[in-house]
Amino acid sequence: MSDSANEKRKAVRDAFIHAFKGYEHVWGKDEYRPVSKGYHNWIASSKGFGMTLIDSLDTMVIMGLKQQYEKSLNYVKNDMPSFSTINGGISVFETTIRVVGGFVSAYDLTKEKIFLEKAKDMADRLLPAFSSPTGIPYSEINLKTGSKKTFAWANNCAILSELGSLQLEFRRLSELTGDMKYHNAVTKVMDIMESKKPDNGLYPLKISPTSGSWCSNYVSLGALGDSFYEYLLKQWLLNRGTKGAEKYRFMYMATLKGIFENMVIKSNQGYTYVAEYEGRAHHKVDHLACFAAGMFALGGYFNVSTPGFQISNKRQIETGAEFTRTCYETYAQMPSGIGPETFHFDTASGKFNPGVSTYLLRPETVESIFIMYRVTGDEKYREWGWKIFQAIESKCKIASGGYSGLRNVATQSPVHDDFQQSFFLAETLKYLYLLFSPKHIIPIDKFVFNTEAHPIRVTPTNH
Ligand code: DMJ
Repeated sequence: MSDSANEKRKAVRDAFIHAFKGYEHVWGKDEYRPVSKGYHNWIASSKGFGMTLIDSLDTMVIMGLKQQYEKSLNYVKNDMPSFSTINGGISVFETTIRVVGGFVSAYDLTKEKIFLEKAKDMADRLLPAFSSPTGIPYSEINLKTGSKKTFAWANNCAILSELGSLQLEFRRLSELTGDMKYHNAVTKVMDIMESKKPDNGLYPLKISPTSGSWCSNYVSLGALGDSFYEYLLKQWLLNRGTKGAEKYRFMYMATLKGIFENMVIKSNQGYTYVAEYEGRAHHKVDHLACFAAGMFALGGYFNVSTPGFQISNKRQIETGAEFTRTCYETYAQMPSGIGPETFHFDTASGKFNPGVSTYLLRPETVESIFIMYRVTGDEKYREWGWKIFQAIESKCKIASGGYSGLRNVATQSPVHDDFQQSFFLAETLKYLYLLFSPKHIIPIDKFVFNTEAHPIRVTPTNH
């Protein structure tokens, strides 16, 4: 590896140390507010259970940060409140991808028993959420009382990205514990999704867990839809080569056809993007949707298409590369050097404008840049990643420790939003670090990243 890549890798590692140092001001709370030196707990009435450090465990292992890791391990062993005391509604999806996924991945990397115990303990408390008339999980559960509900803001329907992004974590937990109840709960959800496959392969954003009827016609690879599609591909990758995994390959291919035929658009300025869809394209793209660039490339790289399928593997990689460039340009063209939360295409001019101009320290663009680099080896991806990292250093870093999101990336000196999301440590910095690391560090044929960037070990088993 070149000296320059080594130096950049070290700079990203230093950024993680700085982010973690900020969090240490509110040790054991869930998330850090770096400007006010305050905190945010997921359940307001609780004292917090260390969400940020749980979400960061595997990043510390990958970066070789022994001191931070030992301190966190000690917290998990001795100081973390019992999950049974957390008395308030918590998101089944967020808790699965960050806490169950964080512990499973940390266990996969270290074989430290406590991580598996905690993953199992949390998953056991989430499982009652699947006891709905259909088996589609309720969105929220109280870890202490077990009471569960849907979100009123979602018309009491379950959300596509949420019900479809539990499978990697729960399946791996079954593999590790030998207890199939986790596998069975999430597989039932996928069986329902398979039986309800829309003709065009495009799944609407909401479905009732009570009746199993769709509650919306809207399709998006951004908010509320994104990781459902990601997990179709990754369920196949997790158990690739086994009979059970093939059905996810075909479900993914069916959705890919719908996406490429209806939502992938090239503007007359040459920008490829994935629009939203409701019978016709809506030319809005969420930052969240930028993950799909890497997803396309990853599927193509692993030859997800069977011979004769309209969307060849080569075309998937090329489309991934084109969409990655668009997402990178949303950063490069902002005065701050950071991309906005949403952007909109003007179909006449073929150019885009920022919509919601915040930046929440999100990972999706660097995630796709990292995957594109692993898939193609093209050095321009490292250059792009480095430019984004430098912009984050310049605009988001707080001198006393931590990094903050931004209120308006369309200005040169954006105001801070005073929030360090845990996924900044779990995802954004991990993907940047891996971008500058040799390929044998978390090889992509041996690990599948969950949607919170927690690498889960690939184990072909025949469930
Ligand atoms: C993360 O929690 C996950 O990446 C999720 O899939 C989407 N939202 C955030 C990051 O933007």
